[in-house]
Amino acid sequence: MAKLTKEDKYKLQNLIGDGPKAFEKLYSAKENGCDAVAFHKHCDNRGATLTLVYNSVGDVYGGFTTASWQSVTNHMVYDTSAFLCLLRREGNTEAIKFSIKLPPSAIMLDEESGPAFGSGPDLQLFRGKISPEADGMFILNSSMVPTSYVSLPKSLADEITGDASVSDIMVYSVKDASEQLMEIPWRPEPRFDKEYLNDLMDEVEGYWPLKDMGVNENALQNVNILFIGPIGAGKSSFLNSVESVFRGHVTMSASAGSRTKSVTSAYRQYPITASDNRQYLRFQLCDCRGLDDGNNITKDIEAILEGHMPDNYTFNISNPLTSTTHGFRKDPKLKDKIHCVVYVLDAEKYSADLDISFVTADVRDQIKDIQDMVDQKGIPQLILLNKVDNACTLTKQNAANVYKSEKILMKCKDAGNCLGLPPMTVMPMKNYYMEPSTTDDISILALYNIRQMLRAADTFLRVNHLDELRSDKYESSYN
Ligand SMILES: Nc1nc2c(ncn2[C@@H]2O[C@H](COP(=O)(O)OP(=O)(O)O)[C@@H](O)[C@H]2O)c(=O)[nH]1
Ligand SMILES: [Mg+2]
Repeated sequence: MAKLTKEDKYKLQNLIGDGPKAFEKLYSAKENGCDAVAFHKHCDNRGATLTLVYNSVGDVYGGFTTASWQSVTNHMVYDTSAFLCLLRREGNTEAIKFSIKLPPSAIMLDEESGPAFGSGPDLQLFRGKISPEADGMFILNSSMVPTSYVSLPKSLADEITGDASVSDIMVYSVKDASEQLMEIPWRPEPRFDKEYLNDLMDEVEGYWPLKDMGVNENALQNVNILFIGPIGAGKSSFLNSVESVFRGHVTMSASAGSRTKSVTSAYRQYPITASDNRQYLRFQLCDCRGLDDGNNITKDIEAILEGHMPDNYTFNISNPLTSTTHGFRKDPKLKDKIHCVVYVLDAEKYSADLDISFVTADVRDQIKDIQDMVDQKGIPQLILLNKVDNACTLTKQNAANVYKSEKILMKCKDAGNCLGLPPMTVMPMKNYYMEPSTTDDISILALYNIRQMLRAADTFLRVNHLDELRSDKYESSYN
């Protein structure tokens, strides 16, 4: 059986384009028989494929199509991505690509034919069945009449130096390599099982600020996590996801939607009730107006960070909150301030290939100003990368695949780069947005991400407020 070398793969990836590819052998004439029936049995309905022929003088040539092979009678199929190629030739390392000229006749489907490209046919390898010669070679009854593929200036037929005698014909399925799951997750945690879910639930429900540092349970009522991001990135949806975990069913407390104007026009601090409905958890999720072009709310965000903005305050773009605004909290306590900032981005918005960013240039500038402010105050910053289901079909099928998806790993790195934060600060997330009821996988993601935020908030408190929170003299936030 003929083998694809590393160099072959590299050349083929370049010819096909659009990132790394995985080649999986579907058919070999030597192993399965040089027979149209055997070819169709192994290759029909498999999506994109690459066919390669190995001839007696060392030429390796063939064709690529994204259309599936099928057992029908004489039917032409449209494909703009199809091409023929001469991959190797004795003493020549450059691959030659013959692009499609007439996409409507890219490949020809026929149950009595092996792989066939173009209406010439430009490259039809064999019809019916061909038995091997004594030396194992197949003498093909090929047809090569350049018609549907470009000849530049020579056609594939002109380039091939050997006769019709070939050692093998291989067909590979071609898949996007980044759509394959990694064997070892790129982050060791979380695990996606019931036990892990229960542990996370206990830890988040049992949390109080700096518990691990021996700080008294009543020293600080709660930490505050502020969510900042462009309109529609899924801030409200994440808050709803977290609330849903503790309610045990999907809820919509924070209004979410895809209207272009921010649905969230008021500043809201959401406390979360424990699953037994008895007490509030010791953190609040703070939802603010979404960022959009031309509406800078950086000043208001500063007021939020410092604890001056009251719950339910309606943003007024032309008049930021000042000390004279009604409701302005003049003497904010530690429990009113922000202890962790989470930038919320939409994974779907980004495309490295099309050079589309997660945010517009204007929103990027606004976030930069906000980041400077947050940096100065030493508040930890994380990124919540929402809608990862739209960025990776395997994660869409099963949220537990998120940490095994190379595509999502790349997105997380890109999201970190976009805001100048390290990749470990990026938390991929799929929200409850169309699920009728809660599922363990999404709940694990929500809780795991919340725990990251609580740990970040604790780090901030440890560095800046530990002595004061430990001190007996500390005026409890409950007063
Ligand atoms: N596919 C998908 N859609 C989501 C996800 N999270 C939110 N959405 C959708 O994104 C849209 C905007 O969400 P929303 O929470 O209102 O964004 P906000 O403006 O940042 O508060 C809504 O239509 C949601 O249903 C997610 O994880 N996956
Ligand atoms: Mg919202």
